[in-house]
Parts: sequence; C-alpha cells; structure tokens
Amino acid sequence: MKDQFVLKAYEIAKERYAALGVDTEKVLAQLQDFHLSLHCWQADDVTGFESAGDLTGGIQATGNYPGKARNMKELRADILKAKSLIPGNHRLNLHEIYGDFQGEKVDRDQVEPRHFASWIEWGKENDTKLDFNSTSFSHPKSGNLSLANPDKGIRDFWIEHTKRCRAIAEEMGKAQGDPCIMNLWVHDGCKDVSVKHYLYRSLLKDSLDQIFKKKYSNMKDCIEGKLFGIGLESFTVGSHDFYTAYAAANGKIPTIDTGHYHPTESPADKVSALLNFVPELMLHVSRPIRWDSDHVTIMDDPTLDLFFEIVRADALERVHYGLDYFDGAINRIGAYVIGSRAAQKCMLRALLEPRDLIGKYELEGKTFQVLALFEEGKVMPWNAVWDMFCLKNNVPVGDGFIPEIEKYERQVLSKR
Ligand code: RNT
Ligand code: ZN
Repeated sequence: MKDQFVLKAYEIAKERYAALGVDTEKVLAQLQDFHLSLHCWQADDVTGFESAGDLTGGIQATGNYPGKARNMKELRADILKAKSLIPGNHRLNLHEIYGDFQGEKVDRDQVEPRHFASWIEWGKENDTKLDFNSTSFSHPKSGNLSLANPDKGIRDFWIEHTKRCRAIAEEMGKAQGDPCIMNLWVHDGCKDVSVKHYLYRSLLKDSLDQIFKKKYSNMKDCIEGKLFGIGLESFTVGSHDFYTAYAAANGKIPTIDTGHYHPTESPADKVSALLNFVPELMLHVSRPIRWDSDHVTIMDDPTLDLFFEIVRADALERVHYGLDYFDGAINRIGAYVIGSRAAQKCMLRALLEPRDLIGKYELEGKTFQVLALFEEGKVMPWNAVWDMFCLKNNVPVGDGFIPEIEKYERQVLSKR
C-alpha cells in the first residue's frame, strides 16, 4: 500500500478518535512499548534439541507442514525472519529443551546456565530479551506425574530440574538487565478415575515450596494451571484453583493460558479478579478450538476481550504477554507473524476504546449511552492506526508480509 494512503487514513482516524477523547499518538507510543514473548516452540512443533523423541505430557502438535526448524541455527533464523515482519520489538520464550547442548547428553537434572550462554549472547546481539520455561514433558521420567509423583526419586528429579531452570532464568535476567519471566507448567494428572487427589496436590505444593525457597531478583516465577491433558483427561493436579490459591498465598504470578478453561469460561474475566490478589499476570495467548488445540492466535472475540480487560484494569505494566500455540499444519513463520500481529491488533483496539467516556457514562448510570458507545467503538477506524503503526515500524503494511514469507519458504524452508 502507498505510504500516502496510510498517512491520509491515519489523519482522519486521529480526528475521529480525538472526538471521543482518545489520543492516537499516545496509543501508538503505548503499542510501541508492548512486547510479546514469542514462544520458540512454534518453530519446530515443540521438539527441542535434546532428543527427537515423541512429544508427551498431554500436549500435541498436529500437522506435518514441510520446513520446520531442525536445529538451533535454523530456529534462530526463523525467529529473526518472523521478528522482521512483526512491528515493534519482542522477547523470545525458551523451553529448557532448547538449550545449546552441543551434542552432549545433558539430563534435565544436570542442566546449567552455561547451556544457555549462546542464547544469552544471541539475545544481546539481536536485541531480544529472553524468557524461560522448565520442561517436564517428553522425557522418560515424565510419566503421568512429575512434581506430584509419590515416588521420591522421580519427584526429586523434577524438583532439581526446576530449581536449575530458575538459576538459568536468573542468569538470563541478569545479563539482559530485565527480569526473565519463568513459567512452570507440569502436566501431572490422571487418565482415569483416581482417588488420591489430595495427596498429589499436597506433593505438588511441597515441591513448589522447595523450588521457590531460593529468592532471586532477576527472574519472576509464573505458575500455569490447566483443565486437562491428552491421555490425562480425568484429573489435573495443577488446576486453575490450585495455582490461583498458591499464587495468592505466595505472591507468585498465575499464567492464564487461553486454552486452559472450560469452553464457555472467559479467561478475560479472570484479569480483574486475579489482579486484586496477585502482583502480576502472565498470558499464554492461544486459540482453543473445541479443546486445547493451540491453533494460531487470531483477532477473535475471546482474545479481544482479554486485552480490553487488561487495559480497562489499567494493568498494562502488570501483565507479561506470552504466546502459546503450535500449529504444524501451516507455514510456521506465517504462524508467528499472524498470531503476533493479531495479539497486537487486539491490544491496539483495547487501547483505542474510549474508556474514559464509557466509564463516566457507566458511573452515572447512563446505560444506553454505554451500550451505544461500546457498539460504535467496533466500527471506528482502528485499522488506519494499525497500518500507521506498521509503517512507522518499517514492516509490511496489510498483507504485504505474505510475499515475504513465500519468498523465505522458496529460498530457505523448502531446502530443508
Ligand atoms: C500446555 C501448556 C504449556 C505448553 C508449553 C509448551 O498445555 O500450555 O504452556 O504449551 O509449555
Ligand atoms: Zn500454555
């Protein structure tokens, strides 16, 4: 699209929003300061560099689209390609299985900061801050229970792993001068009828207490619950309630993965509830279709609702914005770009809501006016502000990223 069209449309949009009390220049600055944490695992369907074994732990990547990253070099190149097509600057979220093990067999209870030294270097070189995740899945000791396992040997193994991951996150945070956000998700659960639920939950609680004993200042702990896993359908030890209570009691950060709730439950509605009790939130923005399917994020109603609720709660700075989907059925760079741009569009639309005016009407009891503005907000020219943001950031406006990704597929991905 011609630059002058983008500029013209933006000028008109700016006036329209100003009439509702919204300053688009301020919004553009806020969007510039909005950083997603790109999940490294979309690049290779959650395979990692430790072994090429099966993906276990109740999660599954479906699809077999050619060109997935097979090693660290390819993964890094793909991430940088994706980043070049996403406006703004964004973080990278690594799982422990993406360490730079250099051919060495490093078991999970042996991992050290040195295995992430080259990532830290890469982050610096590419102006990309890192976040981190312990990895309890895809390992011979994963089974159905890890941190909640009554077998002391297995539980201790995973406690040691998670402690070491925190030490790695601390190193990352220190090196980048900004806290590394570490997420802890374990798949622990039961496939079928089971009765020892209190035991499993008390074991998980005890494991977390041991893991979090050491205090760090350059990393932050997040804990992610869920509803069920594949093959673990009947019971999940780390449920939403379990982690909510744990986070509130211990000042930890709950992770809201948008695919981890009952299909009619609203993740957005959790924002204002949780933020009254916990310091911050971590998001795993995903798109569940009928189940926790991890389809690529799009600008759909649940995602819009989530970002609107964050902005309305004035909680922009209290939320960490991770993505978490893994679709192996489409071009994986395209998946990053579509999902990231969609999350940004949701945030932009939320920032553009005339919330001062709507809020004023609401407190005055003017319910018709609230509903009317809410509806009119939907047809305001937010897309002109979005195009302006892309133009300013020197990334393709509109669908201009499609040919770029096609070219990368022709020149790079198809040769793999
Ligand atoms: C699984 C959780 C978890 C994983 C990643 C790979 O249901 O959402 O966050 O997707 O750790
Ligand atoms: Zn998740």
